[in-house]
Amino acid sequence: MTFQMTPERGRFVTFEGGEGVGKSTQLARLADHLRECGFEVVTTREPGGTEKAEKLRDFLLSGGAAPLGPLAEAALFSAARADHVQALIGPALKRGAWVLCDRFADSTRAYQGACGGVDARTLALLERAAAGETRPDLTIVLDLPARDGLARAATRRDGGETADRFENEGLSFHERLRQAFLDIAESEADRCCVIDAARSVDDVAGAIRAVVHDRFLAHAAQAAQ
Ligand code: Z5A
Repeated sequence: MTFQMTPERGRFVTFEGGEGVGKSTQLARLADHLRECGFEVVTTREPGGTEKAEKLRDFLLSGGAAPLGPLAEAALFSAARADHVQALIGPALKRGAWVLCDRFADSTRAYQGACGGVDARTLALLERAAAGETRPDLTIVLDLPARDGLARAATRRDGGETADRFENEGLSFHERLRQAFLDIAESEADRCCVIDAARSVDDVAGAIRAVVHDRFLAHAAQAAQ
């Protein structure tokens, strides 16, 4: 089925959660589905998404900024976000595309805030400076026990990837992280939707599709009839 939607502004959907919960897998599945529905879809990630932000990603994930502490890391993630929003996300939304982003500002709140101790007010100022009015319309929080996510990430590394700065943190860090994402979802329930990621890839993809249709496409389908 293809949908007619007035492309005043596209839709901005972010995927959040701990390590190995399946964000990249599910983002790709939703992108395929939306393209089949006839939409322009831009897929991207944080940190990264533009040439300059990808350079900051290499520095951050190699642990280069870790000795400077969580506040400096938050500032650098935000600097990458500012370029990403200005050069890629903003223009795509403006022309009516769907933007699917693997992590966004909630990751700064969870990693550098809840787990790194940077206070919420400082993070809110950084978020505002980096993203301005660009906020996700929907955030999918994939939820999985930390131990299971780390095991999945380790399986993927068997394919040759190395662990990054945060994957090397201990289990208790990852458990706090899981709770931090659940807390964000609870405090912004209109924007966030928690999905049980312990199920099969197909089942999780189906649950995400159902949320997206319910929130955005049910109206468009009715209008097109
Ligand atoms: N970070 C931060 O600190 N502050 C910030 O502001 C931002 C980010 C924006 C980015 O790393 C790091 O930056 C991240 C937070 C920090 N911390 N780390 N590490 P990244 O983007 O390289 O990594 P990630 O975001 O943590 O994602 P990931 O580890 O790549 O996992 P994922 O995308 O959630 O999962 P996946 O790659 O789709 O799946 C993992 C494996 O599980 C893979 O082999 C799949 O085939 C498998 N999989 C997926 N789904 C399933 C199901 N349902 N069942 C079984 N197996 C599955």
